[in-house]
Amino acid sequence: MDGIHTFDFWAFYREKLILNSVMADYSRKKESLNGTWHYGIDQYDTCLRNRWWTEVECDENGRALPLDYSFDEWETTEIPSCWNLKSEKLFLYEGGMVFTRKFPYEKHSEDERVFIKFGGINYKAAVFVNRTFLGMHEGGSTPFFIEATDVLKAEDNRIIVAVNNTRHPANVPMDNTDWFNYGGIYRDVELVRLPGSFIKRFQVGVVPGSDFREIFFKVEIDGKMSGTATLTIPELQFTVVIDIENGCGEHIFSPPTIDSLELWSPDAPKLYDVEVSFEGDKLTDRVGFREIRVEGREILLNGKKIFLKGVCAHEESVENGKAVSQEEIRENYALAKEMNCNFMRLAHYPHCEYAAKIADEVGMLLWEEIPVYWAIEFDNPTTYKNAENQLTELITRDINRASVIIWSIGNENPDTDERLKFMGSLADKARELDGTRPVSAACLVDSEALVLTDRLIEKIDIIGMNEYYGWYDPDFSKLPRVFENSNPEKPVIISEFGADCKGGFMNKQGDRNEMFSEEFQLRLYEKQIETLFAIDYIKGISPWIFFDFRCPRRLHHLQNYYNIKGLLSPDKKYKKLAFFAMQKFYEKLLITSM
Ligand code: GCB
Repeated sequence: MDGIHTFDFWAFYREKLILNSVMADYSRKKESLNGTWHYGIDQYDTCLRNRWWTEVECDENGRALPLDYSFDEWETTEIPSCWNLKSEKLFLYEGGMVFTRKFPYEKHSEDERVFIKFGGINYKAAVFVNRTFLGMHEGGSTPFFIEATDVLKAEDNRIIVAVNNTRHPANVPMDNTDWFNYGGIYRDVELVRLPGSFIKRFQVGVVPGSDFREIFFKVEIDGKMSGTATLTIPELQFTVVIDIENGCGEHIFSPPTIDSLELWSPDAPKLYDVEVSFEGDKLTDRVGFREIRVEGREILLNGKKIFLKGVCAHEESVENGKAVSQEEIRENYALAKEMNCNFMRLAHYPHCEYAAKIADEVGMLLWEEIPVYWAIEFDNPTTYKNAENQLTELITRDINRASVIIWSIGNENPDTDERLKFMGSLADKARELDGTRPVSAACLVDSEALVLTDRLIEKIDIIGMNEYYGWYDPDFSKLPRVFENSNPEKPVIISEFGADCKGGFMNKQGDRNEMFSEEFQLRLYEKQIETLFAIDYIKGISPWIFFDFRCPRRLHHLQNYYNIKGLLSPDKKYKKLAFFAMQKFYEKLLITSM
């Protein structure tokens, strides 16, 4: 085959890239495609170049062809998982990997449509079912749905997913990050059956500024373009019917029982069952009603000032890598609550959908972020499209989650014209998709002039500020100067500060100046707390970071390929001294969550 040696499947089929296919699916009946899959390490993308997925095993005269694969004899792995933890030889592997399995399918109704949902694959994926290429997806942290209705048969459906996690400067994130590049199908894979016409997405919430008296409802239908959709909130004894035109409908209303509406907050995370129906299709969800707003330098939750007592966290566990379990997410929130937190910054990319679902239940406010991290290719239109799509997929997925109060469009990006245009457009996009939540980004301080001057501040509602005075910049006295020199008109969240510290490494003489010791980290936290507490425009703090995490950039012998700025050890079993300092500080804060 001419050109096969240079053929780049990913570039050639770019028009088959799936852009925001995310649907509301919580109450859908789904069949799990998790479980045992075969996998082959495909360093040279040969599956894609040589079209293994077409499974042509004989020539036109029926003579057997030599094959370079034998799918069902390959080794097996459990999905979801990160391949890095499968074996030592795969630990540092970055590149192509082919996954395959077979599954049965029984049609339930004539007009049924069937989608395969992937919760998250890092970083890109091409999906084939029964010799047909269905599409590909880029971006390692958001879900995608791919229709398989026309290619399914009664049994032995072969699915092949070619995954590639090679880092690249044009990707989002780019090739250099301060976290580990796990690979794999690391979130659930599910078969979703839908009727011919179905509810694709909906949004319900309190109308901002309505004094909690009005509820809005928006719905999008796939299939039939007109008809009526119904929203019911049984506990409020309320039902409203709205018209659907061109597949969409939207309405604002005030239920007669609105006075009995209990607002959602971290201390009282009240959720209501919400039912949406359209022509025989029905979706339900558990939704909290609350309002989040910025007024001057204040952040208001349900109209009351709130201080975000937070901490940053990566999506990782020692046992499962990025494929964290729901139990692990619950454990993280329980530990954060033990530290008296009401807020968590989910850094630096969308965590799995259960993170927000569980936060809704347990009462934890969230900052959600896309991996526009450091100096990505701000002048590259393809990179922009990718970042915008990841933002769209995240917002679509979590639009009904009361816990999510901030969309963050990036972290520590250099203040260039290209970046301003790129991130300004992302801020506009976030507001277009969701006018109910503030937009933020973790900005950098001008380290020469010692002032918060990032031009992105104009485009965002809450200023995230990362600062490492006392660590990367050992001169701590600069921090108060930054605050003296800055006069922001918007609320500021200290989105990061911190210091590396090896859990259990205590200096024998109690020397608080020995770097990497618990005393050093504690001292830094004490100084930060004292300084930050005095600044009236700081409305939230999320130190870096809750627990130590894997990081290929950290080669000091005490780090041992971990970023050890955690308040907890990587397995979260050991609490460092600074954990208790934060715990005490948050307990004492006068302005608490409502
Ligand atoms: C930062 C980054 C974060 C790093 C951290 C560090 O500013 O936002 O991703 O891990 O510093 O430890 O250097």
